[in-house]
Amino acid sequence: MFAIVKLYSSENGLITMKKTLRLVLGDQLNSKHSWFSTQEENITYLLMEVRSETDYVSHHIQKVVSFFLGMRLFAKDLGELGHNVIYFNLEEKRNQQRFTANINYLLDLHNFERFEYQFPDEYRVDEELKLLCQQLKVETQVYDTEHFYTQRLEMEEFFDKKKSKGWLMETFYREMRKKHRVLLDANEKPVGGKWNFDQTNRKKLPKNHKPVSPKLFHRDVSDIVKMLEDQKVKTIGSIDGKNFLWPVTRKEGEEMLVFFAEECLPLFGDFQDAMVVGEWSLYHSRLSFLMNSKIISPKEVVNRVIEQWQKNQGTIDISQVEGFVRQIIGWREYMRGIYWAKMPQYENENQLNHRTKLPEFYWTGKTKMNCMKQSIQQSLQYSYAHHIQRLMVTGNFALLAGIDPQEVDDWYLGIYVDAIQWVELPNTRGMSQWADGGLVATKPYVSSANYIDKMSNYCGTCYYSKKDKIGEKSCPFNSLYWNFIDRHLDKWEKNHRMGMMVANWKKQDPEQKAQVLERAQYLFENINSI
Ligand code: FAD
Ligand code: DLZ
Ligand code: SF4
Repeated sequence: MFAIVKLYSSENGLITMKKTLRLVLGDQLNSKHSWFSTQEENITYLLMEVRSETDYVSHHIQKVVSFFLGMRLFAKDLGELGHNVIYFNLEEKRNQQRFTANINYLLDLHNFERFEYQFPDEYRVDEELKLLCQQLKVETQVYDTEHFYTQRLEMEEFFDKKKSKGWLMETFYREMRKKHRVLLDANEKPVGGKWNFDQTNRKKLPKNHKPVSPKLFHRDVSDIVKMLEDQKVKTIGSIDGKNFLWPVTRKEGEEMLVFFAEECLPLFGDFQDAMVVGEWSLYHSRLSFLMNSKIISPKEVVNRVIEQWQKNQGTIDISQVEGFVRQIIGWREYMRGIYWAKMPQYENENQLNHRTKLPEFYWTGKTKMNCMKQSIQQSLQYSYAHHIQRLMVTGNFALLAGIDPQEVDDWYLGIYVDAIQWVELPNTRGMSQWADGGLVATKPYVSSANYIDKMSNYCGTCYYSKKDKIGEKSCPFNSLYWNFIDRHLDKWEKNHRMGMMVANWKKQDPEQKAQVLERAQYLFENINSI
């Protein structure tokens, strides 16, 4: 039975530890959190599978399975370590299918005297729990998740203090390197003599180069898949239930990290932006789900990768390591900073006033555009695409085609195994769709076929011709690109980074410009069948 026990705290002296319910959300599977360092008989941990989370957007089936499996195995481990755990399966009768309803029900049922939770990373859930705590009659307390390098508002405060007009990721990244002493030499200078080696990365994969085979896991998850079908949870994408490939436990996360450090890191930076038919993960780490669910921490990832480089400096160039570290302590923390500085208005941003519906082929991959077909089909098959596929193929097309950012967001939030709103939203609305008017991306990430061809082998086997702007077989990216420049010319004329493109468009032959715009118009009108 539960009892009131005494607990000593170094900060507060003697405190009375009351019978406490502690919430663990599906993206808080951090076994190293200080909560779990001792077992207390009067503390009970609660994890819940709920319809409010499975249904707020259509998720990929592999994403739902990853979270549920991760939560189930995490709860099992907690129980085996001697913690009290309550776990609500989705199909249970007592499950009221919302976090707050279940918490209220359990507080009453077991007469808990305290409710504690960790800061949620999603604004929606944060608000829900704040409101709950205002209404509860029991004591409440919220804790840090002990996961990120930064606090929620740290980046905003950093830029405010600097009185920066724009929030440049690079400025923040350098500050992070200094503050956390990452890749600095004895004189506080960046190791390798430069802060950023991006220019030496970005190579196309050579024709005969066979990348490392992705590390896969093999678990039978048929029971969860069947349960989701029985409960009629609407999902997207496919799954091999007998052979589930994503890592979801601490042990598997550690194995995945070692695999990345040993097998992928030496070529990570070089081929970070490359895209190849049939190769879905190349030298990428696929650590995003493991980090976003907090199964492993960004600090562990960064430290392990730097250790690998320190021991193998003859074979691993600093550019590969810096390129990777920048993604984690730079981009990942930066996106979190944007999210907390700009929510809730950020989720309604649509500065380009884009209103078109998302084309059907985003859900099926059925399109003649090979780059889109490859990137979408791969996403449906694996719940994964790497950054450049997300940004410069599917995101690029959505922006050029003027798709409503709400529809674009819903797609990205559902389809990827790593999609949690705090990181998905600034990447999609901000970086990819320029819907924030250039806070994240000082210039829109758009391109014609030229860039896609430079970084991939998609164009070689495409129905469309990468070189043409007009004509039935001309690549849609080409005319849509110039249409995009033309459509928002007033904005680009004020953006010095777009100066070259504006000048280029303006000096083109008027007759040819009209034909390009006509081709773009045809594509808009027939968008579901291109
Ligand atoms: P790697 O290429 O191996 O990179 C290592 C790690 O760096 C990643 O695991 C990730 O944690 C971090 N990282 C790299 N780029 C970014 C970035 N731009 N923002 C934040 N972290 C980054 N990432 C998510 O984690 N969740 C999302 O929902 C998400 N949605 C995106 C939507 C769009 C439109 C775009 C353009 C990017 C999105 N990203 C998202 C960022 C990035 O594409 C993924 O983090 C990355 O592809 C995950 O694969 P990986 O682990 O193999 O990454
Ligand atoms: C993604 C997801 C899904 C599909 N289901 C659940 C769930 O049933 N229970 C849960 O605690 N978490 C789930 N998650 C992860 C949540 O989206 C995430 O925990 C919250 O949004 C808080 O950031
Ligand atoms: Fe994509 Fe155009 Fe290349 Fe086809 S030609 S793969 S549509 S960029």
